[in-house]
Amino acid sequence: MAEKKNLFSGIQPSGDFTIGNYYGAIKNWVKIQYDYNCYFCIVDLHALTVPQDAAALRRRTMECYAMLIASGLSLEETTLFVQSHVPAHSELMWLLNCFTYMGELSRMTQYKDKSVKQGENVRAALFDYPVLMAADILLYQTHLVPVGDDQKQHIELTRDIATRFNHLYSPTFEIPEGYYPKTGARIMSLQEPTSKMSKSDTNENAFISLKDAPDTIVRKLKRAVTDSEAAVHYDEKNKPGISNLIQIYASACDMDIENAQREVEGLSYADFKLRVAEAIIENLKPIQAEYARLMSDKAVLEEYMKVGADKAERTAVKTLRKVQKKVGLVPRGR
Ligand code: ATP
Ligand code: LTN
Repeated sequence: MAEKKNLFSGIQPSGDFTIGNYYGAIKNWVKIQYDYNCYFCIVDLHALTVPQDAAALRRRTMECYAMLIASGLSLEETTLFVQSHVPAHSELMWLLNCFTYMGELSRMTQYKDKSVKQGENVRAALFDYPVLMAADILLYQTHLVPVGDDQKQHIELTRDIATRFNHLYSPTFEIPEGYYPKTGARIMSLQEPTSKMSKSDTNENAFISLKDAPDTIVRKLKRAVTDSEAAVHYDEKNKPGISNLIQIYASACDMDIENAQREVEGLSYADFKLRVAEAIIENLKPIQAEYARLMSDKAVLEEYMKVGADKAERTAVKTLRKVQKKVGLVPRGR
């Protein structure tokens, strides 16, 4: 049997996971976990590129880790770990910084978008964010990186850095490819349906968290922005709110948009919203039960994290040592 390809993806503990993260990424990870040699990483160091409350970041890192397991990622099949637990990520990042150009980083659109929101004091780490991401990916000789379209530019940069290094020295890194699942839904904000649902949104009504109780989900859907036409049909341009709810319904029921629309057309907006809420609640019920079970024993969760970090580190260190040697660092004696 051919060896499985390596796959890496990361997710920031910058807020509670939303149904956008779930339908757009996590659900797909669960599906593909048996087909590849998968590494899934809670990227806590990336979350620090914008201000974070220390206690909240600590709590959310534990919660996000538990939520990935509760969503169906297997600890046996995948390597599930926290970025800061494997120091090789920061170490390789420094070395890659020595092979990355300012011009390349200043072209990144995510940096331009995120830095505007930070006002006067933009952290240097926000500018350097893509180099840490490149280190994440390259440490594991990754073939495939499942991410949303918004990360395409970062994947291209990773490929450029890896190719440059391989040419300057000798083949060291696998050149990774972005993996953009066609079925991956893009879920929009419930309050501003023309922008993406985001876990770090300051308006709690804009997203549905995987932790939300059924009555909260119903309430948030009731408040979801729609239009005055009172007809449930898919039209992204003129009816972004309703189209987003149809998309959510389709994702929750594992249907395509056409079939989802057929099921709900003719309903009043109020009934339609209730139907969407019920479908989400049904999806989240088993996940929330498993999440509660996992969170009831932090010591076990910490043990899982340690096993994941040890497993990741064994691979990561091999790549890091090669790079250190090639660039001319003297090995530390044993
Ligand atoms: P933040 O608010 O901190 O920017 P985010 O909610 O946008 O976070 P990320 O951590 O940037 O999420 O992304 C994690 C994964 O979830 C990525 O693969 C991304 O493509 C996916 N994702 C995030 N938001 C959505 C969404 N609204 N719809 C579909 N997929 C999403
Ligand atoms: N930048 C990504 C998160 C991320 C990532 C990674 C994704 C950090 N490191 C490595 C894939 C591979 C995001 O914001 N979605």
